[in-house]
Amino acid sequence: MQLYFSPGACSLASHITLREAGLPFDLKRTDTKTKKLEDGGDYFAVNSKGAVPALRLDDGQVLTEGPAILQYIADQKPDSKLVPKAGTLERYRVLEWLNFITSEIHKGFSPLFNPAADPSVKAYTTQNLEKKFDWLNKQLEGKQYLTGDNFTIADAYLFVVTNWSNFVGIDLGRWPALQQFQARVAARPKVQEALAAEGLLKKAA
Ligand SMILES: N[C@@H](CCC(=O)N[C@@H](CS)C(=O)NCC(=O)O)C(=O)O
Repeated sequence: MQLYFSPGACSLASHITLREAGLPFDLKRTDTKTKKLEDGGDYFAVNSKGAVPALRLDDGQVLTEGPAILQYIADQKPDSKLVPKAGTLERYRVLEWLNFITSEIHKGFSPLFNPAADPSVKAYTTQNLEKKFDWLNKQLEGKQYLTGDNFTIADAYLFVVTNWSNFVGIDLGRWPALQQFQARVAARPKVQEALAAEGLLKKAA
């Protein structure tokens, strides 16, 4: 499999999941602004939507949309318990989280990364995210991960998108359970491997 990614983007959740599942894969770095691949190739030819992640399967087909890719990867390795079995209520709980993260948090950040967004839009966007973080913090109190003690694809996704707070001036210190969750996920060896592979770990002085 080949994962088309951009460092630190939402594709990092798929990258983490591939490593947590222990599956073989290659990384294909993509510039989401120019839509060019590292070898100069046209990323639109891979994903006509132009967004990462995209996953090229071993038979050559390309799967897009993060939540679909996350489930596909996790389902290749059921023993990894990265997603509960299809048809169980536990699976729908993870889907419930994926949908919340993708629509309320992931896309909730978008105006903050848009240089054309008016300051009033950015202020509204920040307030809206802060309300979601208040709620998320309550959900995470007393828990290791979103659905309990077991790390799932929803945790990989939440980790990646809430990590963007560091780049838009939102201090997660206001939400201790969320901040502890971030630290817990960041400490996972496979997460560290993924961060290092994307060049996201600060080098020791
Ligand atoms: N609906 C897509 C959205 C993916 C997305 O927003 N990707 C961002 C990076 S986090 C991107 O590639 N943005 C550049 C663009 O859409 O042109 C998914 O869930 O996979």
